Amino acid sequence: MSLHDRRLYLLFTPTRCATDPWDTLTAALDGGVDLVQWRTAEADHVGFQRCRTTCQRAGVPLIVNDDVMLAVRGRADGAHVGQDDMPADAALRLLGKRWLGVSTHDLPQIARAIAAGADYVGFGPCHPTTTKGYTEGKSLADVEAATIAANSRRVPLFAIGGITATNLPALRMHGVDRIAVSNAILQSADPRRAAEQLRRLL
Ligand code: 3NM
Repeated sequence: MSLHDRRLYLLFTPTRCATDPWDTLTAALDGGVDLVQWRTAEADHVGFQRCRTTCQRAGVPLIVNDDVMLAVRGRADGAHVGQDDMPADAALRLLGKRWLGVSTHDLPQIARAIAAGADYVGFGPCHPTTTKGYTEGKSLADVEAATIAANSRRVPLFAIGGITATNLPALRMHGVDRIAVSNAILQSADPRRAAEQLRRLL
């Protein structure tokens, strides 16, 4: 299972779902989500196991946000860290062959994450988003420069932050071919359709 094939990454936070979280996750997977991140503020081991089983059944890899040890102990496919979380090199030592993703917000952070051995990077916020309290998005020129930097090193870049079916076409015109979303799917009344629509636009 290659990370390079993944295009539509869902940040799955059960408490952010508009409808039943497990129906939402299943519908999103049916709609074409091909990478999932377990993302919760509080530890929820029962929820994590259920998420892992659901992703496994769908043949979709699961990444754990922030909690590198949960990724290892819970036998997830990888972990994701932000700039203020565990440093990438320390996370990679714990993860072994599992994937590491790193959140980045500018070109030096992309270069550092890749030099440290990140398997993919997130880059954003592309647009304002309540999910993380960003009130301003990057310019399209910044997003394009980030995609060029990651492509030149053959590291997948997932654009992130306030991405919707409405604003995705402009990002596509600026080199974005992979996205990570939360609200656009979790807050939809029809998560399967929302995922299908994003997938089509990609
Ligand atoms: N990280 P939504 S933006 C978790 O820019 C996260 O690093 C971001 O959720 C970054 O699709 C973001 O609901 C929120 O905006 C993504």
